[in-house]
Amino acid sequence: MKKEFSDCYDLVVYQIYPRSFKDSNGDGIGDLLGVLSKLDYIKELGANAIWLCPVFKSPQCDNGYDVSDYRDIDPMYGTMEDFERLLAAAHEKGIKIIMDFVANHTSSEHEWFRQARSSKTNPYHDYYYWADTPLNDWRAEFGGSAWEFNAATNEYYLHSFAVGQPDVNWTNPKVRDEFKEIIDFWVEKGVDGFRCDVLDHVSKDFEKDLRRNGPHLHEYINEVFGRENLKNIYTVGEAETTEESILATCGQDRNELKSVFQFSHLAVGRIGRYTPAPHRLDDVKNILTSWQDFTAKHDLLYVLLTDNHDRPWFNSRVGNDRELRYESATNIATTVFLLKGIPFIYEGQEIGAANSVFSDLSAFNDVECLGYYFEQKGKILEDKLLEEINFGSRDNTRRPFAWDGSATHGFTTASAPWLPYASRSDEINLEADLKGKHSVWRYYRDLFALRRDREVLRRGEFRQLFPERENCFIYLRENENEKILVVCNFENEQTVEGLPEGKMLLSNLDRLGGANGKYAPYECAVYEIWK
Ligand code: TEU
Ligand code: CA
Repeated sequence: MKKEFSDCYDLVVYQIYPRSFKDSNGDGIGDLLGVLSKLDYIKELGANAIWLCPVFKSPQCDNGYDVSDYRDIDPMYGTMEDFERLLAAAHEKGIKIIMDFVANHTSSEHEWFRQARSSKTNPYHDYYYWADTPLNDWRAEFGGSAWEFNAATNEYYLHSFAVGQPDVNWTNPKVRDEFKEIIDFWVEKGVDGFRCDVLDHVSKDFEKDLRRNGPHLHEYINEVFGRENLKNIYTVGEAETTEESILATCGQDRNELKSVFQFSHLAVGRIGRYTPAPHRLDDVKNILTSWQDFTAKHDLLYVLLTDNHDRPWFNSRVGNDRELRYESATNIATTVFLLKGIPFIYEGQEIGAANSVFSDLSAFNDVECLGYYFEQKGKILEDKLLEEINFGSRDNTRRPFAWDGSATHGFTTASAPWLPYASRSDEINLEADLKGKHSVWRYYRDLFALRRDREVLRRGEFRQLFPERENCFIYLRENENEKILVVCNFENEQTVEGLPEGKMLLSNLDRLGGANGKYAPYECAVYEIWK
């Protein structure tokens, strides 16, 4: 049976990092009622779904990716009633809610782990991975060994991420049942989808030294997500993204997930996390094109994104976030969000947010970048180390949303938010953006409106034109009735010739004349082609 993705193609997902979106009660931390107060904002922008990063009860050692109760809301974010109000209000406005599902690890404060660590005979002991001595030399993603000693049982437990995030033992069928029940709890509440955190980690193979993508991965995903009651639930996995794994998880013949994030193009412009690398937008284009072709060939649902809470701003790295910030931000939006797939826009992207520069370590919070900092301290010059974390810290995209140019940026009434505002928030905020002759926000709104109006931009096929031409991306979206041409010129001015002409639908620099002709740096335009 062919999978029905048709509804998925109408989605435009707005990702929210709840602590940094909008504070409703003046404690300096964003919360659920803050999100509720901005539903109209999200709707006006043109999104019709929200992915909420984890709001479950959590000690917050990794900002909620360490869950201590999957069936409760963290008091910092509000109550279950607040959540229900948000869900109902969102649905009333036609906005779906996608929850973050964190199942590779729990918090070390989760009741399962409290029990598990107490004795070897406790019924929950088997919910986690234990060993008398570390089974291998795996490093935790956030620094140090991945094995932590537990005195009560005289054993080590595995944590792929922070010490406070013990990995759950998915080989135990009880664990899988627990997660099914947790999913059903939220489905019964009415949520519309799940974004599955590091899902490929749930199957490991210690013998083969596999930290992820172990031999039972697909069996587990199928068991948990292939169930009948989840047929209409949208799922997107954070998992390995080789062609082979994506086919194995989302292929037409697989009963696992609807989609998986593809991150390859986000590696452009860097070596590892903290070192910039030479790059051109053509590199991004080539990766995107090959994935458009691959997903078309196998009838897979593709996810379109450039930003999320785990990466510094894409526009700061591969675009121009200084004198051509507007041009570059809107060009990237056009390059990516008119392709075939589901757009995922991350809070702040719609105002052209940019990386920060801080010279004091106290401006950082991210467990990952702090782990890196303390591992490198003394080995690298302090200035160089700060430069690296300014470039690579996940804090860049986690800073409070700047709604206006006031001292507290319309985010909170507290004098200080939980994490300092981005260092350029006086210049880059929603109010300032909307005042300008050109506005990144209005461009995004118009772009999403165009996607909504034109069936062909959602379901039509992708075809690249002039693939050999450098410093620009030219493509068509077409079906039997419609044909749309997208022209994105990249870094340098150039003249483009040989394109079909048509009626202009969208342009970031008030383009005069047709599709052919001279394009300014980062100028882009979209045309309806007469057939
Ligand atoms: O991220 C997992 C992931 O693969 C990375 O992007 C991660 O940020 C880390 O840098 C690996 O080097 C997910 C969440 O999105 C992230 O916020 C969590 O910290 C992580 O899982 C653990 O739950
Ligand atoms: Ca708050």
